[in-house]
Amino acid sequence: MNARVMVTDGWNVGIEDPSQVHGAAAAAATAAATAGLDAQDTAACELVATELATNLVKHAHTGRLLVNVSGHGAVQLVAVDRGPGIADVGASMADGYSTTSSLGGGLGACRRAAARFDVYSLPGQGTVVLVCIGPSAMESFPSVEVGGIITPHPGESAVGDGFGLAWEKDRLTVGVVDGLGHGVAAAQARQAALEMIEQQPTMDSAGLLRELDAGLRVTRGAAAAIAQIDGWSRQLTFAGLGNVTGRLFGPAASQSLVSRPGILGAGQKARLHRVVSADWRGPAVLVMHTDGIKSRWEPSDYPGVDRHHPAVLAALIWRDANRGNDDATVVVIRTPRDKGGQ
Ligand SMILES: [Mn+2]
Repeated sequence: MNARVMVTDGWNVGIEDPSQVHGAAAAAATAAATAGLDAQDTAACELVATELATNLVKHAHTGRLLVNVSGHGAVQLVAVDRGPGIADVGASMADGYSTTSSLGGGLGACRRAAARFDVYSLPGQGTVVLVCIGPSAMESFPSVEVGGIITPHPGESAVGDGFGLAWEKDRLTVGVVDGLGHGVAAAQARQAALEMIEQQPTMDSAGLLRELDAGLRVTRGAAAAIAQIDGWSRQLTFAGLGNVTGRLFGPAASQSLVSRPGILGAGQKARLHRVVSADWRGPAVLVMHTDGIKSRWEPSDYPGVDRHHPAVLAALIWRDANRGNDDATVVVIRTPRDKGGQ
């Protein structure tokens, strides 16, 4: 099986009062157009964005709607807040359910419109609602689960970050890229890097970084990290240059995966050959993020999150650790629950 997924477009809509609900729906419609969704799925995106944003205003008072175009034709909408949480997630799905202390019945409508729907809520600490819409929204890789969040620099519409996945035989390659600076020129460097990663699915991490270093010289440059998971050997390799880092949570211990300092494409004589290897045995979780995300977060802050889609953990890390002054990307890769995960 060969597969490619690239996620490069993102919208981060602050929701504090009812006048911003329209902006949420507009972002969702733009995302649907970017993903090439049909009229029915486009309408579903707008409906879900409207419901999620309305819920944020009513029940959390303030929150954000994060919209990404992922895969080939899927839109991911994620509402994040630090509101009171939902006491009974199951009951909140029932039509007509609404109290002043909980999300309203709009969630039931969201679930019906969605190819994928997930809610994670902790009383007093807030809620993440994940909705995916589109024909490829349920596409997955055979032996990993992947979810991510990408948001642009607050002053930009172009996103300078991105991530790509390439699957070749039993090896998954994950590239997380942060184009230098932000805005359109950063997005061009990011795009060039992701396309190079997609075109070389059989190359190892160190080789890919050398390829990027040479290929990005016509751009302003980028930071990037490459993780590869070999399903046969159950080994993970990681190599990176610049401020894209990772953490691997294995069955027994966690391990920081640190990139070397530098910029790909800057013509520096960087030492790109250092590759970190680790076992990839379930239950395992790999989190990779750009420097728009602080390194101070712990999955243990989110009890039960391993029973949810990995994009939920990505959204929680984004909510609690994003700096708010840069493009920001979090990608979570996990062994599936039925293959040694939980
Ligand atoms: Mn950055």
